[in-house]
Amino acid sequence: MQTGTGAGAPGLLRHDWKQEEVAAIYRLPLPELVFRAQSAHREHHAAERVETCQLISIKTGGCPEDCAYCPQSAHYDAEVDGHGLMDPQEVIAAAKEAAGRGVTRFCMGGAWREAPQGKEFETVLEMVRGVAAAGLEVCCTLGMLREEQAQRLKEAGLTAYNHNLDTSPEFYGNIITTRVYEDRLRTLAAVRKAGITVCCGGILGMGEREQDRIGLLQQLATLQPHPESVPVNMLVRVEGTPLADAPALDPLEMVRAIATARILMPASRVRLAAGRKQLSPEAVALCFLAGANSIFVGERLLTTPNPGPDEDYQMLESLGMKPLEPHAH
Ligand code: SAM
Ligand code: DTB
Ligand code: SF4
Repeated sequence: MQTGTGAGAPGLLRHDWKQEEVAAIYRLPLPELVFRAQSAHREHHAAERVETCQLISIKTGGCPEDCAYCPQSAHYDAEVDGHGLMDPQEVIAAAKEAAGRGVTRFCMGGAWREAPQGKEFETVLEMVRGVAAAGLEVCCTLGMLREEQAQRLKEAGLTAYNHNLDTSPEFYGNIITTRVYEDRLRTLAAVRKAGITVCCGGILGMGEREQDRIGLLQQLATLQPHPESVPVNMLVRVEGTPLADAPALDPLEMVRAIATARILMPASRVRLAAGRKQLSPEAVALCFLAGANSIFVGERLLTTPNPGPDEDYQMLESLGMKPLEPHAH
């Protein structure tokens, strides 16, 4: 057990959740589930505040991994506008523009199996320094990471590293064959060791069973400490990937998964991540009621569309919610 580190009253955080306990929460009658999630939320967070996080794809496409959901895998022929590592000044300019719109977190994604070595890694470090200097929280997602690389990213000012477990250990092999669950856990441990916060979540709607969504949530909630940030993505089905024709996910599964994450990891930020464009405004509102308190903003996720700034401004306005205050710098 460990005391909370989130805003508000520090409650006791548990890291010993059993599969049956997670299943019992996930399967509660919806009103009870949402009520419990909202209660947990209010113990740790301001109910009307939403973190806004902007993504940029600093290196796109041609990835050697075979993640079945991903348009950037070289194994499939999805149409992406591939490019090598961007110029740091362009990335830093995009971060400043986002900061000007009130965005507080900036996440740089690279389509690599593992973070690069040598000159390219130095370029990423330059980006991290520039984005941090613009007063934003800086996150990177570059694939597998060694301890020395994590240490150098930390020194450059990295706030968080995103590395998703994606699904349950049992279903993982149906989605990715080029790496194993244990590889993901090893990178997460390197990130922790360097003192960088962990952003770790998964994807729903890949044809997994309810049991797999429960298994993923249990894996996340038994990490110690909990990931500070938990992105819950709804699969964006991209033509050319093996999951292009996966059956549509019932949006209430997103609501249940978010509410369960909120109850299991009450002090963490739970992000309604990819897939927002495919959800109705009412489903998005339910996700907030269930305890989501972070979203990706900006016209684009990494390679796929996201609601634009005007649409999001109106959405938050209509719900009476607002972005976090910008960080003082
Ligand atoms: N290559 C690195 C890696 O896989 O860790 C970083 C970039 S990768 C695109 C980051 C995450 O995006 C993946 O772990 C996955 O959870 C999410 N993702 C990728 N494609 C997606 C899709 N079509 N729908 C929803 N989430 C997706
Ligand atoms: C996360 O969990 N979701 C983001 C971020 N972390 C890197 C990525 C979503 C990608 C959606 C598909 C695309 O735009 O390529
Ligand atoms: Fe590569 Fe990441 Fe896409 Fe997997 S999710 S194919 S590792 S870019």
